[in-house]
Amino acid sequence: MAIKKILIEPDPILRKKCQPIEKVSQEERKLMDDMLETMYKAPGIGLAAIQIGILKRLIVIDISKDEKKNPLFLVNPKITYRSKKTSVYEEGCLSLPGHFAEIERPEECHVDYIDYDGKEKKIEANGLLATCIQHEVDHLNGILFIDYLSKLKKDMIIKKLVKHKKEINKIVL
Ligand code: K1U
Ligand code: ZN
Repeated sequence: MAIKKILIEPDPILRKKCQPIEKVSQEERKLMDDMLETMYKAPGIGLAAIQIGILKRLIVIDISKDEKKNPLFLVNPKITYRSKKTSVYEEGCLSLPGHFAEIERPEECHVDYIDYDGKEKKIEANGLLATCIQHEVDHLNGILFIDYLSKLKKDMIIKKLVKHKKEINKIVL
């Protein structure tokens, strides 16, 4: 397994639309393993392949709080139902380090997906899991949570991230 570099906004790759996976092969399983390890190391509760520069419709999630890991691998996730009732969570994003915002989304969603073993599955999610799935599916469509904020707040965050990336580059060079 390998830890991958997570792309930070602004990065044009993060704004691309990801393509469906035709078949879950050994290559995809290795990618899912690397994504999970990268997510745990970050640390985070979700990661989309696009965040490590791979434009495939693939996400990993683990919202378990204790030591016992409970990873969820979703290939080609498709949200088939969104509740009218909404909830608000303070969201973070590994591609927007240090920035958090309260985002309103449907409280419950149903998702069709293919699992790690290539089997078709369905999940009915609510609470944090539903929020996390919607956040990750947004990534697959080139959407970040800052897109739901006012232009002023979004521009302020992007400006800070540009500065942050310049500082990082100075350290690396
Ligand atoms: O997609 C990502 O960038 C990961 C993101 C997922 C997410 C968090 C909160 C609401 C919706 C989606 C994160 O994991 S940010 C980090 C984070 O939330 C966290 C980190 C350590 C412990 C607990 C949570
Ligand atoms: Zn994110």
